[in-house]
Amino acid sequence: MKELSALQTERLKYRPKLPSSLAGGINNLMLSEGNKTQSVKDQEQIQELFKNTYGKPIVTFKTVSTGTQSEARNIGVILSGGQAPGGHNVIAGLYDALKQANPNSKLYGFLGGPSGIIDGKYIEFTDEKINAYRNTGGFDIIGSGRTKLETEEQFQKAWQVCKNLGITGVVIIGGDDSNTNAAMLAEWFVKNNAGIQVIGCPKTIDGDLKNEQIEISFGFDTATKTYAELIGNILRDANSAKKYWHFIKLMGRSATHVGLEVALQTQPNITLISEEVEQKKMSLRQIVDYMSEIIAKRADMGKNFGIALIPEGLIEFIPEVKSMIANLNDTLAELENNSEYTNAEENAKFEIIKGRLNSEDSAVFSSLPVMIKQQLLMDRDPHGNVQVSKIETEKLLIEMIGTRLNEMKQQGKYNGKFSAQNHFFGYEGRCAFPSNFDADYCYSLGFNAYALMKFGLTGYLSSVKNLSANASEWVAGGVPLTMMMNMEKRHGQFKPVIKKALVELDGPVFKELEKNREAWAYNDNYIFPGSIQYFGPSSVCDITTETLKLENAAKLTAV
Ligand code: FBP
Repeated sequence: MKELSALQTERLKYRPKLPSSLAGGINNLMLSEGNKTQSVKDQEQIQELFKNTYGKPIVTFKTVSTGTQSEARNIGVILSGGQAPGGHNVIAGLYDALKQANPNSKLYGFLGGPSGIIDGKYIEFTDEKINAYRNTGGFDIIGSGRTKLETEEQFQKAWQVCKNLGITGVVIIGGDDSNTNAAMLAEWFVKNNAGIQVIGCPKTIDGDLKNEQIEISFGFDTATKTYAELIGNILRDANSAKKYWHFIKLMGRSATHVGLEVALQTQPNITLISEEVEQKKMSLRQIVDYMSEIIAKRADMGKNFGIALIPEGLIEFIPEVKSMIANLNDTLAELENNSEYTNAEENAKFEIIKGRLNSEDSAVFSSLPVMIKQQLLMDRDPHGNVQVSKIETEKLLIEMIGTRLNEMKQQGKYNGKFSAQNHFFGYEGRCAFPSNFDADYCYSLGFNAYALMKFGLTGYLSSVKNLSANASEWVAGGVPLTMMMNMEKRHGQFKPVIKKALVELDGPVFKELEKNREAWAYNDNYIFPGSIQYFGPSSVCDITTETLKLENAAKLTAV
């Protein structure tokens, strides 16, 4: 028996809150259907690819007193992609709903992510197992993985594994790419009359799986609060020692939701927003100039310290680099089986790449330091994404800003001392104990996922809305996965994928930063949020993110 921390022991006892529409019990639900839906873009192509699951209505639940008993069912669950706080509670909510519907039902957990359903690696959950993981962070209950489910062979194998276990429903807990997998699997099962439903759950700390129907993915709340705590601590250290500039890269992949949220929670001196860099068509040189000018002006004020937040995906949003990466992706796909390239030494590899890129892209590639070139050539993830967590943009900027400040010094435009520390916060936040918000939200998503199955739905994402209100007022239902899809180029080919939600520059969250950042650059209005609180007054335990607060307030004003 593993020894538990005092916090874990107490958290195991926490009873997550359910929306009142679900709290009446899984056997007392009524389903309401909205209008038919269509995909966000590329409607004809998406409809053609998802003939059986396209265009379904949005649905919502409410509690009724005249419910029906359910038959016993076997369901499988997969944790997919990067860890996000609350995954264990999604499984606990699903398990509780399933057992409440019929105690003879069984829940199987596929091990190591989507590959578990293909290779037939699984466990059967028991009360004891589930109870040991309630309200804990991490995905270690069954593990996770990034295998992409897309081939006929994989689907056939998954079907066989499900048949062997008598499984008639699969819940995939994942981000945009994993829920794209869920949509494809759902469509394939219907097309082949497999009798297996597939329901997705919106997971990712990145916060980019959201739209009109999905207010936020789970994990964003806890992860951003964890980073905000760490950054608050660094702000205080910087403000005490007054000798370092801290360059902090923050996880979040392409979108800057994490960086923006953490900036609003802590008010650092500089916050770069990838989406703004792209919209303003800023070059790397312009970003360096922008930051160097703030550093120089602060130095004039006698402040040779500060904090700069750098989004993980920045490099992909600098237009010149973005175009180069898009062509580099195609070039790398072409070179995958080219032995002249695969066997070449590093410098020779760089030369082969440069020779295949057009002159502009080749010049951008050549201008980057070796470290960044190496990182850009690393393998893409199974979904074709550049592994931005491995690109050390914070170090690149420190190096380039150091050079720029020296130039400015020679021109008499800078008279300070630049000493920088680099950090990357990402993995630190993905497995934290879920906040009360994420504990409740995740449990509700899991419970709701089984409600969708109970009503025979497939190809849906479990949705719980109205999240700024008390949990009892949350609205439970489902959104067709195809509604969120469009066509994008991956590994050199156009594929159907769930569209990532990037930061909206005319949205209320970015506007809040824009309004304040000039003052924050120089006035040191730092905020120190401290750690997530699990016990105590609601004013500290139930705080939501600034993003959710501002976005939902704006929606209310718009109505
Ligand atoms: P998901 O999109 O799967 O939720 O992953 C989120 C994330 O944490 C990104 O922010 C980050 O870029 C990536 O995972 C890192 O991946 P890995 O865990 O494979 O290093």
